[in-house]
Amino acid sequence: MLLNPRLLPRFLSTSLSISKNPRTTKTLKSQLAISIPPRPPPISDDPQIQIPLEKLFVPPAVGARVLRGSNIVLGPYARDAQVTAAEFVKSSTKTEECPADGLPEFALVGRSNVGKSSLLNSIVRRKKLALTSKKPGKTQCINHFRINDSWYLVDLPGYGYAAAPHEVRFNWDQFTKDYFLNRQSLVSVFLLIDASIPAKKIDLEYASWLGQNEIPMTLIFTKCDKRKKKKNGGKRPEENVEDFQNLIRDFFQSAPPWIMTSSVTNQGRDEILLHMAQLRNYWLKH
Ligand SMILES: Nc1nc2c(ncn2[C@@H]2O[C@H](COP(=O)(O)OP(=O)(O)OP(=O)(O)O)[C@@H](O)[C@H]2O)c(=O)[nH]1
Ligand SMILES: [Mg+2]
Repeated sequence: MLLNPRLLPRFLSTSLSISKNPRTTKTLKSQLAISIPPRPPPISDDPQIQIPLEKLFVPPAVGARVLRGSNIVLGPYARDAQVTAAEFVKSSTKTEECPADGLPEFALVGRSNVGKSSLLNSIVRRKKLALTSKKPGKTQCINHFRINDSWYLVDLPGYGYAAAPHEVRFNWDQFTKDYFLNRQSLVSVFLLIDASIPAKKIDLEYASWLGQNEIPMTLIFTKCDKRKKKKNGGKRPEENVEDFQNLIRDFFQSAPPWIMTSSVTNQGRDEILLHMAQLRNYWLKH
């Protein structure tokens, strides 16, 4: 760690400072019956965390406001948040094949069908820039979209698609995890969680994996427009969001940044853009 996590501002320090307390981890593990994966071996001789940690947080401003439907504090770096241009650049299946221009990027990851491609389209205000489908498993590569010629949104394949052949799932898992560990220009991962259904074990495992590997993360709760309790496991999105946070609480010293969204109503779109803008501007400056 390059920084003392206690010195980090609360709203972002969380993504960098997972609890390493073995007791806490063990208790949580037994409570949730989830397997916390061991830290993977280094993929190369380089350190796994390529981005200096001081680039990954934004100091909160005096009198800053908290963005609606989130715990994200708006600070002085939240400029140039509008999207004026968006274009598909390339699909890659290896980290080395990704664009080499060093522009800052944000990766959207989450279970298959959680709404990654739909969220990307909502953010850029285009219906079909990223391909979406009712059928899980639509996105199969690392897809780079350049925004305003100055940063990237990255659409990734979903995890947990049971119908995909084992080798395909294993391969996706390998290349997306390699990308997280080795992509130097990755400012933050946006982990999408479906807020219309109760928490899934695989999402908790993914949050844990990102935390253990000190990969900066924001939780994006999707499908917050789906409000029919009966149809969706008995709880409203707000309740599922709260439950998820309670389940991951012990993984982190304090709550990771989170935000509620819908690609149908565009809830959270402007707020995500502000969040990305301040992360990006701070990252560029330091
Ligand atoms: N009601 C509702 N439906 C959504 C929302 N976001 C996505 N969907 C629907 O969920 C389905 C999957 O959306 P995608 O955006 O393709 O999901 P994905 O995560 O990219 O899926 P993969 O590429 O297969 O991993 C589609 O039928 C979308 O219309 C949302 O915010 N609200
Ligand atoms: Mg997709």
